[in-house]
Amino acid sequence: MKTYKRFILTIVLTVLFTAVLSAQNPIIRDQFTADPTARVFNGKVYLFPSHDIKAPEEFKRKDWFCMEDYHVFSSSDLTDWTDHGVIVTQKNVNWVDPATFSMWAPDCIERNGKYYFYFPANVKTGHGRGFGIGVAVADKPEGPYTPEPEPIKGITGIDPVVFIDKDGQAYIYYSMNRLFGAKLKENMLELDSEVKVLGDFPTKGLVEGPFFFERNGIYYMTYPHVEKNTERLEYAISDNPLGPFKVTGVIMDESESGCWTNHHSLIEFKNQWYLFYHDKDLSPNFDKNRSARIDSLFFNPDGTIQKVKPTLRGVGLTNASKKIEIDRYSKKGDAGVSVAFLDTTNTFKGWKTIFDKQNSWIQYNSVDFGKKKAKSVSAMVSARDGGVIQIRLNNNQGPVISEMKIPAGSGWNTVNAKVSKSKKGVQNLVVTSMSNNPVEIDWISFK
Ligand code: FUB
Repeated sequence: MKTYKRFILTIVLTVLFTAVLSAQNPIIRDQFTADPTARVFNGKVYLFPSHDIKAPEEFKRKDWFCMEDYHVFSSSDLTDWTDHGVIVTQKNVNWVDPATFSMWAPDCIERNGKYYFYFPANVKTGHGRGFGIGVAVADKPEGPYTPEPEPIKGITGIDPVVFIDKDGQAYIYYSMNRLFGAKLKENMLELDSEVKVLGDFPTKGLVEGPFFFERNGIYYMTYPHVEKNTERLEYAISDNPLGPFKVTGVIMDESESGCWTNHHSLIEFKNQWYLFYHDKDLSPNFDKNRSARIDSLFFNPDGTIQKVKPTLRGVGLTNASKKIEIDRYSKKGDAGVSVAFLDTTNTFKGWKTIFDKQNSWIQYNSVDFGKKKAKSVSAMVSARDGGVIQIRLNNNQGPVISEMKIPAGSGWNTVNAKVSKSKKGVQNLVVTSMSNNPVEIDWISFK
């Protein structure tokens, strides 16, 4: 009976705390998600970000990072993300000082069927000093996770990243104004060597956020580094997990938004490499409330990494019958088209596209029409003086598949139109305004 009750409770909790989110960049839109560490477990991508929140009354540093717990998210297509809810909170970790709201960038790794979640936080008096790194262990990536009673002995630092080499030796890397590395015991809970200060990296402007992986026998240490004003992503390579390393190149330039931090991770999923990183999309005026993004990443044949250009479109296919948010565009014309928040007092409501010139256009790539041709299209629009928009395939000179007349009126309205000459499969779309009247579009969707 007890087991049955627990089973029912688990189902109820899963339903309550599992939300399906569908997004481009940023990939999670109902909360802030910083420091995105992605891992592939059992054919799915799991995202372990840290969780920026607005500072509560009791946290006095209103200008600083404020983080009290971690969620885990999963996706099998990088487009639809499931939030599995909170896996670790500062309230339930014995050694964490909950007054500091300092649950910073985490990592997670699987060994022998167990999942080890590593997280930094400020320790309570009597449990070490400064930042410690703790471990919580689970049987499934979604949890439940049980935190170890003390942080890992011998480590003071932040931003852990854990790596298991082909010979089974595990390593932990972390930072504290420099990069550090050490071997981990097979239990994944204790150090198995002295901590080594990893030299060979910039001595100024590298304070945090390493990531580590191996590909084709090359060991890559990737890290944020402030060359000018804010963190850009760089990488170094080695033929040994603990170096020496050779600084090799830049993966992503400083963000145009001015977001000071850029924490990241890299994964290979279904034969494509991806860069997970963050920016301040949902909080343009405060860069301690960040959001996770993904873009594709490519290697050159010699193992060097091509620079990634951040995009709003992100990765993955968008189902044509879902709401296609064209404000997460792939390309746009030079004049007469812009993107703005739907509601500046609640940025979680998302964005809209504003056209205010004839022939202004925006392009949204990789829309999946599946095996059937679309027959009609709907759009959520607002146009005080009315307007006309055309939807084309391929590019802004491509064939027109629909023309929508938008009646004059105030507020948001759904408008429907016929689609002709539509195609099956994955298509790029271009939406063009045919009038000089201002027209705003929240989304479009096909049937
Ligand atoms: O999120 C808090 C800190 O900001 C992380 O630990 C760093 O990597 C930086 O992103």
